[in-house]
Amino acid sequence: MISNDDYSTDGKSFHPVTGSKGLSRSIRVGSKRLPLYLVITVCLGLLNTILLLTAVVIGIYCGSVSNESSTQQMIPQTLIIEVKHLQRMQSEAIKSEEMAKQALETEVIIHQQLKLQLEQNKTISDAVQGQLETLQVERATLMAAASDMQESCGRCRSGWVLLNTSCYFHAKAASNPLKTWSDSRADCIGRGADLAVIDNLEEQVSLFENLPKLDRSVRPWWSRPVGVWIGITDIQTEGTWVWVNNVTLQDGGYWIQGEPNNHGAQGEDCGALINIDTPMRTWFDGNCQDAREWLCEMQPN
Ligand SMILES: *[C@@H]1O[C@H](CO)[C@@H](O)[C@H](O)[C@H]1NC(C)=O
Ligand SMILES: *[C@@H]1O[C@H](CO)[C@@H](O)[C@H](O)[C@H]1NC(C)=O
Ligand SMILES: *[C@@H]1O[C@H](CO)[C@@H](O)[C@H](O)[C@H]1NC(C)=O
Ligand SMILES: [Ca+2]
Repeated sequence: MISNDDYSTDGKSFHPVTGSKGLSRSIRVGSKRLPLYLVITVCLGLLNTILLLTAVVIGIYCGSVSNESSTQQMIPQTLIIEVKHLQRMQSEAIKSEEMAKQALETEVIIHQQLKLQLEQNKTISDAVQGQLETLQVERATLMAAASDMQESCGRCRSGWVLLNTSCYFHAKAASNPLKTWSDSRADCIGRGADLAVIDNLEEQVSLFENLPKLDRSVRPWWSRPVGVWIGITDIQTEGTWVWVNNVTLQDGGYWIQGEPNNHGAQGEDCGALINIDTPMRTWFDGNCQDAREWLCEMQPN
């Protein structure tokens, strides 16, 4: 400040004048002469003001900068919060996706179980349908048998069976000792009947259907006393078969293939019946002394 040069500040010119006496020196300002200390004081005051202004400006600037920096710091914080929020949403989305997946799997399992149940139900209902049909058939058969029994009840004696126009008694091995042909016939006569006489094909078929069938696992069938004695014999004249009612067999009869063969030393003169392959071939000739089951026939009441 202390200079010999002119100063120009705020349009004011300073014309310092250097003197020899320190504080008593003066400076020319315009047309006035001012003491140096006053000028210095004014200058320092101005400087102070400038510094203050600068400080204020810097302060404002710094404030704004710090404000800006804080807003700039705000952004990451907001972002972090946003990111955290998004992460939460994502994890929730993943969770609900998993739950949906589990629910779907559960649904699939339930669906499969239902399908299985439906198939089982169908199988069961098919089985039930089959059983129902079987039962219906059984019911019809039983009802027919019941009406037959009702019919035969009054017309045939207990233990006898009505088949069409005759009552029959099958003497079975289970409840009777086996008998020779003559003893069998005597038993039938004792019951007011005689050995069965097969008069026609209808009677033949009816007996085939109603008498027990031969257990086919037992072969050969002639190796044991099988079949039942019936009322036919050729004991009077070999080869001439006569029924117990004195009617001679005319139409050839329903002999098993190869029968009658009068087999053996004693021959075979008595007729028996055994239900094997076909109703058309059930008779064979046997030794009259062999013991067998027998079949009686009598007219119903
Ligand atoms: C299967 O049958 C049971 C019992 O009858 C029934 O409760 C069930 O609903 C049936 N299921 C289907 C899939 O039809
Ligand atoms: C029942 O007997 C009669 C008289 O013997 C006969 O005409 C008819 O064909 C027989 N019916 C059956 C099904 O055996
Ligand atoms: C069959 O003939 C015998 C002897 O000739 C006789 O005793 C019997 O009474 C006759 N039977 C029938 C049912 O006619
Ligand atoms: Ca008969």
